[in-house]
Amino acid sequence: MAANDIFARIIRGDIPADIVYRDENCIAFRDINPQAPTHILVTPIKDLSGLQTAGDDDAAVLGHLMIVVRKVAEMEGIIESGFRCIINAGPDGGQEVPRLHIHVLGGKRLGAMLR
Ligand code: DGP
Repeated sequence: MAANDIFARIIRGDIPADIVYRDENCIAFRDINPQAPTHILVTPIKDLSGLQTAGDDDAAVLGHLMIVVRKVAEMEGIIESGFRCIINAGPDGGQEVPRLHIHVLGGKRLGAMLR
C-alpha cells in the first residue's frame, strides 16, 4: 500500500508545497517551519520511512539524494557560503515525518551542534 505521510501527499500533489526541484527519483521543497534563510527538504519518491529502514538496494537512491542536495545548494546560492545537511532518524533522532528526508540549511552562519 502506498504511504500516506505528509510528504507522500506533497509528492502526489494532494497538498501544496513550495517545490524547488523534482525529478523521477526525488523532490525538494521548502520546509514549512524554516530554521534558516534556506531550509529545504529533499525526499525520495520511493516510499522509505527513514534512513533506519534503508537497505543495500537503496544505495543508488541515497546517492542520488546527495547529488540533488548539491544541486539545490547551487540553485539557492549557498554552495560557496556553505550549508548543513541533517537527517533525523527515528524517535531519538527527532524524526517527525516518517519518510526519509534530508534537511538542507544555509544562508546564515549556523552554530556548532556536535559536542
Ligand atoms: P523531521 O523532524 O526531520 O521529521 O522534520 C520534518 C520537517 O518537515 C519539519 O522541519 C517541518 C516540515 N514539515 C512538516 N509538515 C510539513 C508540510 O506540510 N509542508 C512542508 N513544506 N514542510 C513540512
